[in-house]
Amino acid sequence: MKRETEIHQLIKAVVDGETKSAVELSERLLGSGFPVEGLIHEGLTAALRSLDAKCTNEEFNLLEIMLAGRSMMAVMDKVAAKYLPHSSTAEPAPGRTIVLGAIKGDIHELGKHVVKMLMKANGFRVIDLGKDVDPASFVKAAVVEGAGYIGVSSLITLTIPYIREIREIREILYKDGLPDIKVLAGGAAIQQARPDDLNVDYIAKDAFDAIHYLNSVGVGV
Ligand code: B12
Repeated sequence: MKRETEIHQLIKAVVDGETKSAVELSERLLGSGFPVEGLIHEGLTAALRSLDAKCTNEEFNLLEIMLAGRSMMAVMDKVAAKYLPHSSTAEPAPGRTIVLGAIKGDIHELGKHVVKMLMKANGFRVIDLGKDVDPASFVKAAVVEGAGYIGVSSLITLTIPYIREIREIREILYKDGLPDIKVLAGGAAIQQARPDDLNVDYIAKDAFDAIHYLNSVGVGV
């Protein structure tokens, strides 16, 4: 069967919340050499984003989106995980810790879950603060955990001001001689922004781009 058809079937299975067939199709694709990056972008992410129109302030089909999200998570955990790199680092070096969370006002977690899996696969210790996280909590957790990075997810445009606050809070703490903590942002709401607009060090277009960024600043694998 042609790859395009298989991807199309996978998208449909995820959108329909057909977890069993989404898992089987993904096994088949990855087993035949299709890259895991392609599966995540062209299959899973595309499936969820196709529900865009069903998730607005006016129209909100919660059940359908939740079922699709559950199928996507199942594919990530049961299939994609086996094809991600296996970190050889039992105990990540200091600085190779990232504090991750969805910013205050945002409850979207699927993309953050993908980021978390990829970071772990690349030898990072990930402290996941969950969703709807206050800007100060990111900074406090990073300091307590000795993290080199804060990763903030934002899919809701209204949450952008809270992202800016992270560095402002960090800069207040900085004055006490605390170490540098880079802020990395990702998510649909901020793709048109520039790092300066958000007061962050980098805006990742997806989870793989985040790993490339970390490699470029010298802490990836
Ligand atoms: C699924 C979904 C939901 C689910 C979330 C389930 C869950 N457990 O996460 C549910 C149903 C709960 C939901 C709720 C709402 N949603 Co919604 N949702 C979506 C939808 C359809 C898909 C998002 C998704 O999961 N994509 C798949 C993942 C894999 O992709 P991703 O998130 O982009 O993540 C990738 C990258 O962006 C990046 N990334 C993401 N985070 C991070 C973080 C870091 C550090 C890094 C490096 C990278 C990174 O890496 C990921 C993997 O490559 C989007 C549509 C869209 N176009 O995105 C709307 C969307 C985000 N939702 C929207 C809205 C309006 C809502 C609601 C307000 C609706 C309502 N009427 O109540 C609520 C409440 C939101 C709130 N307060 O947070 C709007 C936001 C509009 C805006 N710009 O402000 C969107 C854009 C839909 C639309 N067209 O209007 N939603």
